[in-house]
This record gives sequence, structure tokens and C-alpha cells, in this order.
Amino acid sequence: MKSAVTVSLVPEARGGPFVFWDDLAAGCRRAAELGFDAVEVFPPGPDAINPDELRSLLDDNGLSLAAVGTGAGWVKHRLSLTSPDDTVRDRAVAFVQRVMDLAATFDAPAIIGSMQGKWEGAVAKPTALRYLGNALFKLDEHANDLGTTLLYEPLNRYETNLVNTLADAAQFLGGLRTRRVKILADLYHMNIEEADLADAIRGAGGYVGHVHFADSNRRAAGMGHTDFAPIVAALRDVGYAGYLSAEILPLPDPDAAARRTVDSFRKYVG
Ligand code: LER
Ligand code: MN
Repeated sequence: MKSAVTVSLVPEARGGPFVFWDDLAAGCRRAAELGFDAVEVFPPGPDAINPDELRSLLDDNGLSLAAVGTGAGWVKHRLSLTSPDDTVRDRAVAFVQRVMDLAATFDAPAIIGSMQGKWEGAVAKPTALRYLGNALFKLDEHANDLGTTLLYEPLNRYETNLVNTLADAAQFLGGLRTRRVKILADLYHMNIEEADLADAIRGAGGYVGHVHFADSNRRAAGMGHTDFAPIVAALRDVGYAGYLSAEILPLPDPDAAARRTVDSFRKYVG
């Protein structure tokens, strides 16, 4: 398994669970100094990052790109894959596709988290799941064309009412027969929704494609009460060799949160 740390470039997401903020170059430099293998970037949109500049930053610092978030599509542009308005849904799919294009240049997947939206008002749950399924089906095709994967993230009940657990996500994706959509297991959301985090990982098995490495309180691993040893054992059991990426609150400050993450990664993963 490999370590990663988040860098947000989205002012509207301030207060959110990202370690480094605003300055991609400084975030990459600090990530490398602290010993991370990769950065996970949360950009305002697909055009906000110059690919040549990102390539130099990664190469100069010996880093990989772990994943690219699409959440700004919602936070900044109010796009949702389950909007009642079909033009908004189409724009949401196009937004994700363009983030996938950028990420694929770096052999990285894009993440569908808050872009999945929720069911409410005129859109009943089965309709919202149909919209989401249609979107993931199209995005799966796009992933296939690019030779990449897409990460779908179940969120806790306070952020979505569509899919909250790894088991529900695996069942949902199984029904869609997508080939390149994997599950993002965010240990913070799982702490709220799963009866047992290690069992949930074993149940999802090969669907697990990425992990957000957060403690129970969404602080750095080691700053809450999650027991990471059985979680890492379960990830090993299912053959997971991807990233443990710190999508966490930058508390008490970004550097301390990042350092604690590195310490915990070394303690539990080696
Ligand atoms: C995104 O990865 C996520 O976990 C959501 O909670 C967005 O804040
Ligand atoms: Mn997450």
C-alpha cells in the first residue's frame, strides 16, 4: 500500500477535509518532504490545472498523482449526477469526464463523491438511483476508452441518502455491470455507517479501489478512536495495493495532521 495526502485548490471548500490548501507547488513540496508517495488533488475544475506544470511538480518531487476529486462540480458549480434537470445532469457527466481526461494523463482515477447528490423533492429514490446508474454507466464507458478507472464513494447519511455502505455500493455497481468503477472506502464515512469496518472491506473485496485514511473524527489516523490494525489486515486480505490517502481535517494544523498520518501509515502499514 502507498501513502497519499490531499491538496485542495477550491476556496469554496474551506473548512473541508483537506490537508494542504491553495498552493499546489507548496503542497507537493511538503508532501514529498514528509515522505508521502503521492498527492490527491481537489481542483476547481478540469481546466484549473496546467498538466505540464503538474507533471513538473510531480516529477521534481518524486510524487505520483493518487486521484483527482470532482467535488468542485457540486461545491462550486452546483452540478449533480442526480439533478431533476437533465441539462444539469448532462453537464455534471461532462464535468466528470473532463476531470477523468486530466487524471488519466497521470494514470490516476477521478472520484465521484458529492457529485452523486441525493434524492429529494421531485426526485424519488428509485429515480435518483436510475439517474446515478445512467451516469456511472456512461462514465464507465469513458473510463474504458481512457484505459482508466473511476472511483465511486459511498458517503455517510448526513451527506447522501443514496448509497451509504460498501455493501450497498458493491450491489449497486454489480447491478450496473460496470467494468471500471471501483469503490472508494472512506474510513470516516464507514465509521458512521458500517457495523464493522474490516468486515465491510472483506465483503467488498476486489471492488475496493482507493481508501480515504481518516480517523473516527475525520482527523489524522491516530487522532481518533478507530482501530486501524484490523482494517489494514482486511485490506491486505483482499489484495489491496492502492493508496491510503489522508482526506482529513487539517487539525491542529496541516503540517501536524500530515506528520501524524505519516507516523500512522508507518506504524500500521510499514
Ligand atoms: C469526498 O471524498 C468525501 O468524503 C465527502 O465527504 C466530501 O466532503
Ligand atoms: Mn472521502
